[in-house]
Amino acid sequence: MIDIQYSAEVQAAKSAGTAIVALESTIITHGMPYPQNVEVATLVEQDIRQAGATPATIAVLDGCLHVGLEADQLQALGQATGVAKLSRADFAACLATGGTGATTVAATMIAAHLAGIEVFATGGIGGVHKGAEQSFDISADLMELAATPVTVVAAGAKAILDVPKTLEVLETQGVPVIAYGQDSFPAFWSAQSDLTAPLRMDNAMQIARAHKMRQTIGLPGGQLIANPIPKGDEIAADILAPIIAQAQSEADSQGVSGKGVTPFLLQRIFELTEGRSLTANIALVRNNARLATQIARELSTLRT
Ligand code: PSU
Ligand code: MN
Repeated sequence: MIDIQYSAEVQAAKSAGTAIVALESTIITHGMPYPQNVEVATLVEQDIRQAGATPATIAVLDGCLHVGLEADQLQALGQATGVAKLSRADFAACLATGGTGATTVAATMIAAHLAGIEVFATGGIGGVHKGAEQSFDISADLMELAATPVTVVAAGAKAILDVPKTLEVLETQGVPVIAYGQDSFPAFWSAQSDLTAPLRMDNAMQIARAHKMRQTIGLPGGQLIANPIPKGDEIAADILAPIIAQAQSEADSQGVSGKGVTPFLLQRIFELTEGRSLTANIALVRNNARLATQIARELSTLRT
């Protein structure tokens, strides 16, 4: 078994059998600039505590898998440069070679499952990129959702992705995509999109029961919960569309590929919206953390 380093509060929650919510670290190292990244990560952890669960931010530090970071470790990771972005393909290699890496949705799911954590909150998942019919760029996050039994709460998918194709791949892979409290699949910065989500649920207990039922009937894999951004924090799609198009064309003309694509696009969108995207991003991640906490709490009542 892999040796996992738990933070003090996660260790205590594990011993007590209380609810824990996993958080990824790529959003910290590759998704937001310093110092807002550390501020947001700290706020989100605080939201989870206030809502009644324990936050477990996941990262690989010097070859050691950390589930739950102490405040100084979070600070150091948020300022570090050259941190690897770990997905399923390179997670084990980083652990084996003593590297330091932030975990994407895929790697966070793997680590959460190793640690016995069933619920995970983030902002947006990776998906099928625009032009994937040429580039074949499809995030490993989608296949991870099909393989690893963790319920992931996100705000839908960013328009940097081809959202209809992303939903098609999730369906092919047998991943339940559940919109929370509405029919439409949320579009990250906007609560509504033109796409109807395959499934809808209106409370955390239903989501927890559906999670358990997959285990009961022997289905591997998790669920994607698409939680709309709160009204008031939305950014209109027509404001973002030209910005996303510009970021995309810069990525194409600079030959950005592979793992570099998502961080490049996120960074350019932050720059081009002059921080407006960041404000919305913060609101939706916090909103996802609160819903994930409710689901984790319902799951712990189902367990007893
Ligand atoms: N999409 C976002 N914000 C993010 C990411 C994606 O809106 O922070 C990060 C997540 O860590 C996700 C990863 O798992 O990027 C996907 O990267 P790729 O497309 O290279 O699989
Ligand atoms: Mn990719």
